[in-house]
Amino acid sequence: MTILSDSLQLTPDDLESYWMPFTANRQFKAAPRLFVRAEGMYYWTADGRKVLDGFAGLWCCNAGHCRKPITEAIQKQAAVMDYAPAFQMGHPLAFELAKRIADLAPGKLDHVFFCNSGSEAVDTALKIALAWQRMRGEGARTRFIGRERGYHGVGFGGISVGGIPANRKMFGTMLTGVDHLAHTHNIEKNGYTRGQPEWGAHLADELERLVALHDASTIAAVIVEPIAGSTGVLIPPKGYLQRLREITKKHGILLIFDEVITAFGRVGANFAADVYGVEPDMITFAKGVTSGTVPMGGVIASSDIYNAFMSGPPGAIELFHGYTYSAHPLACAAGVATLQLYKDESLFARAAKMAKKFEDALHSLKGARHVIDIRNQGLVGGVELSPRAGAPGARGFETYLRCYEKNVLVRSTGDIMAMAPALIVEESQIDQIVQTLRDVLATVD
Ligand code: PXG
Repeated sequence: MTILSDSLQLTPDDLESYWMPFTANRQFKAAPRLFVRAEGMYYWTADGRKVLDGFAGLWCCNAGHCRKPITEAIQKQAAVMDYAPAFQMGHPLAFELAKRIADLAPGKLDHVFFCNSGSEAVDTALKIALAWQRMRGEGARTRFIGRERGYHGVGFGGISVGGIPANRKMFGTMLTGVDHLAHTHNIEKNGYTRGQPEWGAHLADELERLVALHDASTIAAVIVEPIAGSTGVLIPPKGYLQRLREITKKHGILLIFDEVITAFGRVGANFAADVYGVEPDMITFAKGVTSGTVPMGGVIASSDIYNAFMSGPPGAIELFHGYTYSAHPLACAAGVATLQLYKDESLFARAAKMAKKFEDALHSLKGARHVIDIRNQGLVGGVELSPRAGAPGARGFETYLRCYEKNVLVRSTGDIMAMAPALIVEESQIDQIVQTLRDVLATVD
């Protein structure tokens, strides 16, 4: 018998073995929240409730859940070829998917390295940056510059350049030689901005200060999320990313955009790089590439970077890096089907069109209880709540729980409520998400 999520009955004892990630395990196991089935914009819980997904799973199911063209491609590919060795062998779908991603990517970004998650994508991009600097005779460039409040996954590279204290403090010294830019969040200056804030481009100039301090000859790369997602939806001020681009270029420093959340339609375009008109040297992606169906991540590198590696003897391995599951056939099948579906249904354009409705709905929460700021871009939205005295994050978490009880899934990160519905979301569903949040805020202390 095949055991599936919607046919398995668990007892409380059955919950013990699984050590859950980024979860209060004991609290969860005392009152579990289990999804067993999903379709389109909805999940179904173990106790039979239908929950509207306002967060595309975890920022990833951009095409909506269990879309037939994707699930059928995965099912069929599993029967045609389950796995092919990733090193010194290939399979056609890997090349096809890389070509399609390169076609979507801006400008010179045209080579794709595959891995299995956003965290691996970030560590891969950092390693490519170090290796590339060394290839061009700049081996002293070993420093990375990240940003406060940045989230770049949970590998040692990612937490080192990341700027979320709780994700760092338990794990020692991490990578050495990392420095951080200031984050760009400022409610006093930019509160309730729709889209990009006016204030804050000058914060990019801090990079000049860090370059002066460390010397450009020691810095390999700068990595930022164009929109900081996990930390609570921080939209880049107008001109900020442009300035980072100018300064990095001037000093021979690579610029990496971590687009694990923002790529593949989330902001109403192929990439946030397109929306903001800034071309980095590398883009990291994951999540939306397979609409969350099969784990996959990757790095898109510019031809300048790729070609620099192609200069040694043809029989030599150019980059000593990769994973058993790089370009896994099931992930590639899912990726090709997902990108095809995005295209067939013009979902990125749909997201861009729906963004205005989403923006208006979110900003209608101005004045709702506890709300101190609202931010949005594309189908990414953040509603910041004032924290409860002496208990940061408690109000946000309670709000999240009560929304779930009212059959709407959103996400809390500290006291910021984050929303990111699939690109197939209907106007009435946006209204339901926002109205549920409004109702819940009226009842939460
Ligand atoms: N970079 C960015 C910008 C991310 O948002 C990662 C890297 C790591 O990806 P993986 O696949 O290794 O998890 C992420 C992941 C949230 C939330 O609620 C965000 C992420 C993951 C889980 C939850 O904001 N972002």
